[in-house]
Parts: sequence; structure tokens; C-alpha cells
Amino acid sequence: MAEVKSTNIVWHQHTVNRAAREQKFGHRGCTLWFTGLSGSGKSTLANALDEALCARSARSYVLDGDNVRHGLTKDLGFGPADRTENIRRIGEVARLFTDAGVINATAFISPYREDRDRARALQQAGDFLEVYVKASVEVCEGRDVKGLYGKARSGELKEFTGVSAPYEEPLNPEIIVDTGIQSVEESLAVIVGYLERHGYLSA
Ligand code: ADX
Repeated sequence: MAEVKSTNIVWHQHTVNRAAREQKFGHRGCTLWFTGLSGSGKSTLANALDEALCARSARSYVLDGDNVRHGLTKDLGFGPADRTENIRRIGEVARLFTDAGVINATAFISPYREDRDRARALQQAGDFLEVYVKASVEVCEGRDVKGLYGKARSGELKEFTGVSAPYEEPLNPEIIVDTGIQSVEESLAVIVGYLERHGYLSA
């Protein structure tokens, strides 16, 4: 957990608040927290969702592990403490996006349940939707789009999730998509359907 060093700071209440933004945008802001193994389809689905939302003129944005690790979190590796700090920072950024009225999708393995729960706790009830992108190690390894499972098996890559580092499945995710059996379109329909049924988006 990060040490608190900021003191003597005062919260400013800005006049353009979340409610005003959401009214203009015509939808709620929320975080869709995609979690799952490397190669499970998190980035693909987050991107497909972003496209679908953009086509409907919704405000959306994707925070993606591989991309964010080029900047905001480039000082972090893949040991447990660094993954926790990675998810802590993203959790804070996601909270800001929700406050900005944006439907934000985060695509990080986020292997530890406690880290995901902490990111959830930063937001109000209903603002954080955990999306479990379910696909077995066998399925992801069969895809091995980035060739990383091969490197992990040979020992070239250490602490690789699903091979030599743990992945803790969500216990109670709002949404589950099974990319081992569903097409991208089918999984996307499950996610968009959830947003519509629960009033995040109008159908
Ligand atoms: S997380 O565990 O901290 O949430 P994150 O989603 O940011 O991980 O980054 C995962 C991506 O980093 C993977 O998709 C993969 O491309 C790459 N990567 C490199 N090394 C590892 C590793 N040891 N374990 C998992 N992913 C790794």
C-alpha cells in the first residue's frame, strides 16, 4: 500500500459535477473491469466495446495493461507487489474516468482478488462492474498470440500468470464471458446487454 505523504490538501468541489456531465452525455459513467489471463481476450473485448460505444456516441475509453505499462506504470514489473501497485494506480484512474462520466474499460490481468476488491472499493456501488473474461490456461496457451506462454514454459519468462504465477478467479463478477466458447460478437452482446438492462445505456 502506498505511503500517504500528502498533507494540508483541501478537496475542491468543482461546479461541473458528474451528474451534470452524465445528463449531457445521456448515459452513466462506470468502470468495466476486465480481468482474466493473458490471451483471454480482455483487450480485444474492451476494444470491441469501445467501438460499439463510440458508434452510439457514448463517452468511452480503454485503459489497457500493455499500453499503460509504457507510461503511467512503466516503473513496475510483474512481482506481486508491483502488480498490486499497478492495479492500485489503475483503480484510481478508473475512478477519475467514472467521475468524468465516461464508460471506461480496464484490461489488466489483475490476478489478485484483494487488489480488484480494493479498486472496487474506490467507487460507489454500481459504478464498478467486474467482467470475468474466462478462458483456461490451455485455451490461452493455444492462442499464445504474443508467444509469451512459450517463453514462460521454457523458463525464459518468470512469474508468468497461469504458468508460474497465480490467477485468482473472481467469486462474484457482475459479468462473465467465456471466450473459449463465445465469439467476440457474442461476448460483446452479453456486456452491452448488461449495460442496457441495468440502465447504464439506453437500449
Ligand atoms: S497485471 O498482472 O499487473 O494486471 P498487466 O495486465 O498490467 O498485468 O500486464 C499483463 C501483460 O504484460 C500481459 O498481457 C503480457 O503481454 C505482459 N507480460 C509480461 N510479463 C508478464 C508476466 N510475467 N505475467 C503476465 N503478463 C506478462
